[in-house]
Amino acid sequence: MANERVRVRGVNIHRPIIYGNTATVLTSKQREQLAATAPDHTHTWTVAVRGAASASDQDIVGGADDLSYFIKRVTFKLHDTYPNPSRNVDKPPFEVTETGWGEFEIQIRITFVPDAGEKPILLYHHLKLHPWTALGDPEIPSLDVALKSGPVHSWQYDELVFNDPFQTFLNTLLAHPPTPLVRSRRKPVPFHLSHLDGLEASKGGTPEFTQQMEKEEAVRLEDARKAIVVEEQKWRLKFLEREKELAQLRKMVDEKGIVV
Ligand code: SLL
Repeated sequence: MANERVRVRGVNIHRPIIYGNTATVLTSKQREQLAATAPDHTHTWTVAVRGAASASDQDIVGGADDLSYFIKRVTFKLHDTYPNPSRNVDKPPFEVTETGWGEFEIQIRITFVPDAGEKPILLYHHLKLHPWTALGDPEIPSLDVALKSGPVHSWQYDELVFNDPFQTFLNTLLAHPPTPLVRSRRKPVPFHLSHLDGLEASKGGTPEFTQQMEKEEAVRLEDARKAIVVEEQKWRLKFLEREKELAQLRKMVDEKGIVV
């Protein structure tokens, strides 16, 4: 209907998503099965776009909500070493599972349902296979160690924001409120450590995004804001001092008639 193709001005509405990957070392049995076709493959991995909240009864990161009410297609552009590297996924779960040996950048294009009237968006994810310990640590754990320490997780939380949405699209969004994040994690992994400290942190469970993490992030942002205000104040005072000094010097020059 024509009047429903009207944008609702001043309204912002968002949907929380996560994107990223989980990777597991292939067992010797799986490697045997791949021996003829892909003898150099070491890992199996899944790259996905999901709702941010995790379902309590499932052992995956995020994915409590079906996002197909606003996402029509997700295209995962893999490395050119893969056959048909551009993979279109037109229904949930919006994910691709593959095996391989190397990490690379995956381009993720999200196309919205036609009603949204929104352009597709592009995200980038670096496929992570190895549980690097600390940043800059030269030790890459051997496959045996990595196998024992369980899956590697690398996930990014984001919010898709729709400004001035069309009335019909707004109605669709309002009819599908996202599952709220749990207050604090139900599982043992400190999620924010899992990508930095893969070996230790990925032991013992599937990470989960929580309201607690959101709060901690808000505290970090607020601390940074305060630090900036303090710095700004410090430099403002310095600037005023220098201005004063300059004015005095100018006065001296005028009084003494020094030509510079
Ligand atoms: C690297 N820049 O050199 C990366 C490229 C490509 C990984 C990694 C699959 C290979 C296949 C695969 O793991 N590609 O299926 O033949 O580390």
